[in-house]
Amino acid sequence: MTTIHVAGADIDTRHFINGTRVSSEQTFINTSPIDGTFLGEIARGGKAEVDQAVAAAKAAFPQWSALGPQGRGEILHRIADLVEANIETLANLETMDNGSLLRSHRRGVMPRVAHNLRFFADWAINELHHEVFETRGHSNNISWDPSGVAALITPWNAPLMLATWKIGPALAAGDTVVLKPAEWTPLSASYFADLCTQAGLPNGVFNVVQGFGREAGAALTAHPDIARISFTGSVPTAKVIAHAAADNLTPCSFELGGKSPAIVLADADLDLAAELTVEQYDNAGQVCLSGTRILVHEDIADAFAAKFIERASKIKQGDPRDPETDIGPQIHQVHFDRISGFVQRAKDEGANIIMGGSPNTNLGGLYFNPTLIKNPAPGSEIVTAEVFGPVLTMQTFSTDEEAIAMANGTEFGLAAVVVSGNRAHADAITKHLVAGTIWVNCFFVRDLKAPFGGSKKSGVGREGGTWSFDFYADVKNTVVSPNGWKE
Ligand code: TXE
Repeated sequence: MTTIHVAGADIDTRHFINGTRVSSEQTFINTSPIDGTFLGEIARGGKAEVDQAVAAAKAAFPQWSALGPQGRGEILHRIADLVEANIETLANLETMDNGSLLRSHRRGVMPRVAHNLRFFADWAINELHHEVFETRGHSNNISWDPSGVAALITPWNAPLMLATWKIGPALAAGDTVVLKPAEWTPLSASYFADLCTQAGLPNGVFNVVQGFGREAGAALTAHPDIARISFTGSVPTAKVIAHAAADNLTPCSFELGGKSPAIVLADADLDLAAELTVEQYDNAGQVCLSGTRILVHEDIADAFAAKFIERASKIKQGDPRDPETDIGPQIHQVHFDRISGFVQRAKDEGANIIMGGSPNTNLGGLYFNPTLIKNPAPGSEIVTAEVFGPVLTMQTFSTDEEAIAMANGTEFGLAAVVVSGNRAHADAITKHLVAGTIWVNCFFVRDLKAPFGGSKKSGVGREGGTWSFDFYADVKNTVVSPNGWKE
């Protein structure tokens, strides 16, 4: 089976290599998290398919890199046009494949996919000024040169959004790409490949190899012809990739997990605090940036908890295609069991579960009730490990110093949320937090110009604006003497 019909779209489930579709002998089964519907059999690539894709990307590199930012930008904008023309299809497809809300895909995520492509195309044209400065009469000429073939490995929680957050800058920088999408969400990448063809992207510039991480992913990250590896996923997998990359000294960009704090100071507006903390359940908690550890001042803890529960009780869980739904299913049975395991172990340790704490039996399948665990034991698994599900903890603090120590007290450092009614108080907290992004009295406001990434085990490097090009390009300085010129 090579073409499947999902959500009104025809999807070719083979790899996309050098502009054509390539089969594998083996396939794997893809199902929808919404209700377990069988979606299709997907090509299961390994070393042979990866070698073929990398060879195609390498062969396409000289022409693509020579095209320059303007020429590349025109094609990226054409792909973005096609994404926008097909938002309805892409939104339905992604919802069927990963269970995220259809209305979010329609309004926010798929328009953002197009924006990812347009933004980085334009940044390469308008913002990467080839800087020149003088040193003792010599000029330093700094340029961002294309670096070669970029290997992009992406997760399942926001498949096409996170893929284009890498594809956009990689292609705009003049690199060619081999993408390995997550095996739980292979479909949108395959459909996107067709849009690239329609937009006139030259063969071999963008390739997709489907398959498992330990097979296709491992072959790709160990390949000697890869110039860059960009990965979003878990810390253990990043460690495996770093080892694979070590033999070739391939530069890696890692965007990993988090266990971010949401700090509610005593002077916070409690309605706002409840609104922002309940938002951390979005995408069924499958968001790396989620502030899953609520840290609340002891004086307002009871009042805050009452507001939180009142607000959280209005969350509507259900089919993500229903416009009334706030939270859909978890992505996969394996992941659902992982989340259930975290909660069960917390229960076994005597955790005080004040909301949820079990699968939603009314819905069955992969739906887990939004859960709040009060005062978990400091240092226990539930407050240190990333659950990546709709499971929040709530702890209290009595001083700012204590809040800061608790906030920074994990191996992660991706994000933080601070809710306060006093700007000076908020500033006094945020300057001590170790995190790549901090939101004060807001959540999820993101500009592609801003640096994005994690501290500590939440990541390596920053992306966004010029930071993306610092990674995907070879930054070069040509020092030119004032002497020796004949004309
Ligand atoms: O992720 P993996 P999983 C976290 C979250 C979640 C946990 C496990 O805590 O519970 O990770 O999820 C590919 N070489 N996040 O197991 O394994 C894999 O095929 C090369 C946080 O799904 O990290 C997929 O494409 N590639 C997160 C991608 O890595 C390999 C998003 C991610 O899978 C590979 C997802 C290998 N050896 C999970 N092994 C975030 N930061 O947003 C796997 N892969």
